[in-house]
Amino acid sequence: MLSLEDFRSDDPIAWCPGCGNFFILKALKNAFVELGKQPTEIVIVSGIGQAPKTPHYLRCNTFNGLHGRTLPVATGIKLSNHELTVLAEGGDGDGYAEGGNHFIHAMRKNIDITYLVHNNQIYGLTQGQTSPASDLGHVSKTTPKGSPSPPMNPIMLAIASNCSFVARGFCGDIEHLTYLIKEGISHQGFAFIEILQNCVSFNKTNTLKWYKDRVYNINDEPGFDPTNRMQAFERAQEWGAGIPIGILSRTERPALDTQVSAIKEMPLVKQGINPASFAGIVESFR
Ligand SMILES: Cc1ncc(C[n+]2csc(CCOP(=O)(O)OP(=O)(O)O)c2C)c(N)n1
Ligand SMILES: [Mg+2]
Repeated sequence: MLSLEDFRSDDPIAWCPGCGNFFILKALKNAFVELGKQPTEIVIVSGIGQAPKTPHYLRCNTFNGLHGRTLPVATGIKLSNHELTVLAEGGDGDGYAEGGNHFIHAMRKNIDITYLVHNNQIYGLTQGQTSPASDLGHVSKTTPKGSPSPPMNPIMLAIASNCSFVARGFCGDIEHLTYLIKEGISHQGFAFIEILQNCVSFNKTNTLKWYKDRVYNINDEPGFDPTNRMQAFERAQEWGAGIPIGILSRTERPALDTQVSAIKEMPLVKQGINPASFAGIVESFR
């Protein structure tokens, strides 16, 4: 029987007390335990930021790479060994700005990865600059007179990019977030989970209470159907007195790793290399 202890890492945690990342870390551990995933079966890829420190505080396989480049690395790992459970994790800056292009194409290709974006609406690690998720008028060192640009809507972008699983969680509701992460991991294909996360040091507007007062579970609404894309599109635009969390859009279509003929029989890492064919490839470059 697995327990939370099996996922405990000895790295000292460098987040501020009260940071929403603590709750997200707990939800991740819960999900792994409840799904019965062994630490050796899991790989979490992250980049640079406060959110990408999360895998350091977990005992499992991890790869910490460049800012904004989590998804290409996670894709490579998944296609090399599709028997692994692959997750990618990062912040709103990492995922929506530096890594924005990878985000769109990973969703479109439906690579079987669970992607968690901790959205604190700022660049946290580098001390609070305006990010693509910051509000219009947001004041920070990079926009001292207020951000002149409206925030992007990642949920709408995900639906438009044919993402097969689009969800939004809230760090202040660990039980619900655990459920979403479990659903995302079990989903065959790209699962995007945006997590609303408070930053106690640099975002004094979107506090834990600010979110608590607004979030509601869209899946509790009898009329809402996540397989209806038009309905999902409409609800994805809600951001104000009510902010929907839950599974906003879900469709079934084959994941990329089930479509690549070279890995249909067995994962690439289990296939032997034929030195003769390798020599032929090298020769062709002369
Ligand atoms: C290519 C590149 N651009 C910028 C940076 C500097 N940088 C590192 S972390 C970071 C901000 C991270 O913000 P976010 O992704 O939202 O994560 P958070 O810290 O808020 O969790 C920036 C700008 C970098 N390391 N590499
Ligand atoms: Mg951020």
